[in-house]
Amino acid sequence: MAELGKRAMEGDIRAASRLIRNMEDNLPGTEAEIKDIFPFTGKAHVIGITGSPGAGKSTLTDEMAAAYRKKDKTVGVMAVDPTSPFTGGALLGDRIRMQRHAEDTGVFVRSLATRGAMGGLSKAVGDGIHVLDAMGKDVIIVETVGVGQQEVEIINHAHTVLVVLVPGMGDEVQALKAGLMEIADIFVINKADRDGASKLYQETLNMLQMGKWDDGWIPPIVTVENVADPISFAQSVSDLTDKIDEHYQFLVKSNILAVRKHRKATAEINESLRATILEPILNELTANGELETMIQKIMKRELDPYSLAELVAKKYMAS
Ligand SMILES: Nc1nc2c(ncn2[C@@H]2O[C@H](COP(=O)(O)OP(=O)(O)OP(=O)(O)O)[C@@H](O)[C@H]2O)c(=O)[nH]1
Ligand SMILES: [Mg+2]
Repeated sequence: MAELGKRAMEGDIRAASRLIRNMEDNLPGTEAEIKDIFPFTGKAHVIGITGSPGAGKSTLTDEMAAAYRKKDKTVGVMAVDPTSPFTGGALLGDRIRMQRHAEDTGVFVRSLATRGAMGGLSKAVGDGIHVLDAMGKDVIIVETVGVGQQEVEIINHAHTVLVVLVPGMGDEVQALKAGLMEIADIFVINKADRDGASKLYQETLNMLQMGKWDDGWIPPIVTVENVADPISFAQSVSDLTDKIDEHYQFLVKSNILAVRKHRKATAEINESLRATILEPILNELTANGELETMIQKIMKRELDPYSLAELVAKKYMAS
């Protein structure tokens, strides 16, 4: 199944879907596809959305896609599922919700899960973004659930990061704890119909005032109205996309976009070195039992991890 990348670039939806599925499964050959399409990537504005499970991220993403279509922008959406027990089952709902864009070739929606090795998710997210980018999508929205490290990693992929907070969940404290404060470019107060929305707004504001914003961008707080009130919901999400665009303009003008692209490229070379060099070695050492032998040696204090690593390096990296 070669040429999937090229076909995706020509607008072949099935080829794009297949390619992303192959990435999820970590099939051999996907790297070759990325090599083909890579020169044509790097143009899209990548927006990351993170927040606790059920915060309304998919509902928001869906409406953002509609808002960007009104601005004549094409949209790629990737809902990332870390296949954790916390998030199981969320994706089916996403697919159903996103049906409203099914007839629109300007919107491409995919979910992404990985069953692969550790660190595989980040690589698959990066590669998935490349596919949507090569397809020519102007805006790429990546939804990740804010559990564990995942949400912090989104800064390696996104130019603009939205942190979604919901009243009544002690979110502002959680955001601080989870290090979300540092990565947010825009805070979204979602489900504004719920009790405590204005309190959450105030607390988030207080939190922001304690921060230091050296680069000149103070993250705005945008309130998104109740989804059950379609007109004000659509209006507030449209305002949100204006803020997002404003952030992008800021990145371009201040040259911070280059800093973010540098960070992204750094993460990518780290991932690919791991995938190309470390993983094959680990796979072989696992298959031939040497890894287990080394683990035993460490446990019995026969040898330390550094000496063992040096032995492995000598064996594999002789030049
Ligand atoms: N009351 C209220 N409920 C909302 C609002 N927006 C979304 N919801 C509901 O919140 C629930 C979760 O919404 P999702 O959009 O699936 O949330 P999510 O953050 O994508 O969820 P996960 O992907 O599972 O983490 C759904 O039942 C939505 O209908 C809102 O503005 N007000
Ligand atoms: Mg979701």
